[in-house]
Order: sequence, then C-alpha cells, then structure tokens
Amino acid sequence: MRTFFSEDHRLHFPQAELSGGEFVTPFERPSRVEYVRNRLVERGMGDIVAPDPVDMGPVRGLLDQGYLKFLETAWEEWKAAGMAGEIIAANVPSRGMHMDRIPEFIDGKVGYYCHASETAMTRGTWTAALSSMASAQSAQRLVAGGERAAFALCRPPGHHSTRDQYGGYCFLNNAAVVAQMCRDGGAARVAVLDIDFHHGNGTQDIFYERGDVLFASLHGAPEHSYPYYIGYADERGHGAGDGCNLNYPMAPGTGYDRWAEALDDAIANITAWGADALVVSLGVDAYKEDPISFFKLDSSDFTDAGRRIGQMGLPTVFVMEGGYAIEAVGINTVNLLEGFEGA
Ligand code: SP5
Ligand code: ZN
Repeated sequence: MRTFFSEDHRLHFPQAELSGGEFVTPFERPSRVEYVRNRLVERGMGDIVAPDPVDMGPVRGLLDQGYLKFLETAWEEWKAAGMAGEIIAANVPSRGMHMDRIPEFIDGKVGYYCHASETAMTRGTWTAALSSMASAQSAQRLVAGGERAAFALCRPPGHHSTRDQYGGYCFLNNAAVVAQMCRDGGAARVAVLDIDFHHGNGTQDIFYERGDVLFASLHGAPEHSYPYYIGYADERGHGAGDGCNLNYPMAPGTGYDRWAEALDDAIANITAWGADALVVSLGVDAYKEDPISFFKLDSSDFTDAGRRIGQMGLPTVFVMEGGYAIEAVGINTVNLLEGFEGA
C-alpha cells in the first residue's frame, strides 16, 4: 500500500497543551508520525511519497469560508495584537450568550472558532494543516484512480474539527473532505468508519443531515471522555441523514472482545447500507497503553481489526488520526494496514 506523507507536519509543534490544569508538552507531537513512517519502512509496506499540492476547491466546498480565513490569518492577528505566547482559546461562547456573532478582536475570534482549549496554534499550524489535507487528498485520488487502498499519514489529525471549529488537536477535517471527494468522483454512497478512541464529532456534525455519507464511530463513552458533549448512541442522524450516523460508545476498560463486536456491527451496517467506498479514520489510541485513553487493545488486535475491515472488499482510504503511545503508534498503525492487506 502506498503512503502519502508531508514533512511539513513539523511546522505544527506547539509547546503547550492544557492538561489537568497544567501546561504539558502536547501529546500530539511530531515524533508520532515519524514512528509510523519508520515502521512502514521497516515492514516494507510500500513506497512513501510526498503529496501533490492541496486542492482548496473541495475544502472550500465543505468547510466554512470565515473559518478557513481565520485559520489562515490567526497567527498574524494574534502577534499584531501583542500576544506573547501561542494561540490558546480562553473565552468560548456558552449557554446564555450569542453563539452566532463573530467578535472582531482576535482573542474573541479564537474562542468563536475553537471548541477545546487544550489545542494551541502556532506560526506553522496552518501550513501543516494544509499539508496534512494534501496527503489525504492524494490518497483519495490514488484510490479513485483504481487502487484498492492508500494510506494518508496525516498530521495534524482532523476528525474533531467541524465546518467551523478546531479542537482535539484537529484543524481541518481530512476524512470528511476525502469522503466528499469520493462522492464528487462518482461514489453514490460513502462510509466513514472512525476507529480512533475519541468520538469523531467533526465528521458526525458535517454529515449529520446527509443520507449519502454514513458515519460510524467506535469510541470512549462521552460520559467519561473527550469530546464529552457528543457521541451518544442515540445520535442517529437527522432529516435525510436519519439512520446514517452510528455511534458505539464504550465504557472504561473495554477490551478487544467487546470492541470487535462493535466493529463487526459497524461493518455489517456499512455493508447492508451498500457503501461504494470506505474512508477509515485511523486512530490507534484504543491501545492499552495510550496515555490519554481507556480501552485495552493489544498490538495484535489492530492486525485483526485490519483484517475485518479488509474483508469488506471496498476501495479504502486510510486517514491517520490519533494515537499517543509514541513507539506503539507505529507498530499498531502498520499492524492494522498489514491486517487489511492480508484479508
Ligand atoms: C485526534 C485525537 O485523538 N484527539 C484527542 C484529543 C483529546 N483531547 C483531550 C486530551 C486530554 C488529555 N489529558 C490527559 C491527562 C492524562 N493523565
Ligand atoms: Zn483520538
């Protein structure tokens, strides 16, 4: 399987993440994807190539114009306002306030366009986010051209970002744009299977009222885990999208037996629905030693999960999301891809 990967991910490396009331070195750090790349080479997974330049057409078509402009100019505005540090949202609109009036001052704009203040932005964040999107788009084009599958080694990740909000280490929703590009390329029905430990709130939100993209997510129950306020099983989609959103929240301590049951159910639903193409939001933070998650998957479980996904027989674009147990991120990601190829 071919991998698309851009070195420009390194331009996004904030010093600070707000975690437990302290500023810590962000869990979402550059070395994560370096470990994945090294493991791909070690296992002879296939060539690793730089993506073509990002195509903003599909990005503008799906996401909010004001949000994209904000991401592009936020750093300059932040610095021009005399802010000394990295961009961190300190004020967000909340119950009883206006949710739809956009402040002019950058500090207010940051809060308007952010849903989780753990995530900082820096000078290179926008360039890195675009390079991540470029990898996702190149992988999509390869599969649209007839390849069975391709892997976008994206960083920063994307599945928590909505049409107009960043957070959860995500700025641009790579998987959602890939799904839309599959639709535009002729796939009548596209499924997004999100196996990252965290609920893919951004992807759910973008497609919630659409009947042409099915979203299925396996994740830590929102009662106990970020993003907390979304990801319940009774969120099934709305309007034309009724029934096209499938959430599988699971309790702390969930192991592979239960997780694989949820995976099989998601796969059965995607198959029954008649998907023509599959996008996998590939996070490996369900791993037992992940520092911010609470599932108990072993490295070998990722191989088995890949095999089950491969047995669907669909054209598949893999898009990297989370996973923070640094060295194991490489092992678990490549295990899943190997399982897929061996299916
Ligand atoms: C893409 C992705 O996986 N995003 C995850 C965002 C998680 N945000 C909340 C992180 C909370 C970290 N606090 C951990 C304390 C560990 N002792
Ligand atoms: Zn995650």
